[in-house]
Amino acid sequence: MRQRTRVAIVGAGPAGMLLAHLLDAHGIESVIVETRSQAYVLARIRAGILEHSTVELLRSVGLGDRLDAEGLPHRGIYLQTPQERHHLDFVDLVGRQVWVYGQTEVQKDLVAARTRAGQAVYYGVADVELDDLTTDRPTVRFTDADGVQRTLEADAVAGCDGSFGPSRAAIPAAVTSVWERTYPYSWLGVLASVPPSTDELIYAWHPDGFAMHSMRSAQVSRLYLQVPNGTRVDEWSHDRIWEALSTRLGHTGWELAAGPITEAAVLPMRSFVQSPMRHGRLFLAGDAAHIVPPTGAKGLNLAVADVALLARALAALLVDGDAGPADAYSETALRRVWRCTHFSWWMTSMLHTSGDPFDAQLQMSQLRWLFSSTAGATGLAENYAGLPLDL
Ligand code: RFL
Ligand code: PHB
Repeated sequence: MRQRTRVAIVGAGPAGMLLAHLLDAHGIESVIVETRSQAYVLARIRAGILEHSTVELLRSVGLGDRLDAEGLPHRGIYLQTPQERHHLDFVDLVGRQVWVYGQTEVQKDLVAARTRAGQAVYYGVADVELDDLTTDRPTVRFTDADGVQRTLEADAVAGCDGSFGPSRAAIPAAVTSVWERTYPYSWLGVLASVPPSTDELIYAWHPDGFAMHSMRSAQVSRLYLQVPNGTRVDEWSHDRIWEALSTRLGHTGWELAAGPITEAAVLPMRSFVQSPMRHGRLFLAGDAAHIVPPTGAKGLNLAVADVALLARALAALLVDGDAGPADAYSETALRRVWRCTHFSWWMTSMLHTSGDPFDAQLQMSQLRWLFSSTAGATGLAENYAGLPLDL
């Protein structure tokens, strides 16, 4: 069965859903295809921190109500070593801040808004294939949840299908460059039904390995431990997790409250960039084009920045007949991608123990510099709170 649409969007994660929402604001209709079920996409626990410009964008397109009511605005973060816990105040340093508001919540708001708008989404599809990308009638073929074979015929295709989707590989290898770094450690991430023991996030360097205290609400904590690659969740009993968190996050006069762990998973860490992010009428956005380790809290924010840029480029191309912004999309997006790739690599390298004593001395020196130098702290704050979207 053939169906005509303006933009075929592959992937209903935050990048794909938000793109559909932004295109609609320009009067551009789209159809989304997604391999998973809606329930699965809504339940995935992932990122937790929204940058200043992400929040401004969500508010500007009518997605800010619940975020403003339930999101937790944070002025900055704590960075610590076993000797010292230091607060970096982003508002004082760069006049910008961040919000704790889980990706799960962003996804819920997007699904609610797109459902109200009558967005066409095919969930539970299979055999997704992208074709005719270098023509002005690119297609997306797939089998829908009822087993019906369908073809979307579009003016443009947006590859928002994350790190395992087919869009990335639809760009011929001959014109593709890839940069990649895998890290020699992973994160054990847990969600716990216990009020956070801190008002703002704690990033802790510790000789046993990095630890982080984040949160999702006044009742729910999100915590992470550096673990060796290949670690299985069942190697870590809940008691062992709380003990390690309490040691690594330990600080004089402070105690970590433990509680029931409701979810635990091991996350590998990777940096990955693929260029270009455009081939003919295919445009990549979000994790489909790049992955960052979570230490800088950039993955979701970068996906939002991509689609903000892409929506404008597609509106220029499809509404005004101006190909300029679409032609500049990849290069413009990649400038921000590389800034965030560097920042995430830097935060990761500074905070995770490698076992090398030379590395440890450099890490300590860098942390002391951030604790004592306004110039150093400002650089971290500018990157963490995020650069404006129109750069
Ligand atoms: P997503 O969210 O992966 O969405 C892509 C969607 O595409 C679907 N898909 C397909 N659809 C159609 N056809 C196909 N053939 C398809 N193949 C896949 C997928 O089912 C999915 O629904 O990418 P998007 O939208 O670009 O958003 C990016 C963010 O989700 C991502 O950057 C962050 O969540 C990264 N990330 C984290 N970032 C942080 O800043 N902090 C974190 O704590 C954090 N934790 C995580 C994460 C990513 C994880 N992944 C990808 C394994 C934890 C995990 C487990
Ligand atoms: C989270 O809350 O899941 C989170 C926060 C900050 C990060 C990574 C993850 O850097």
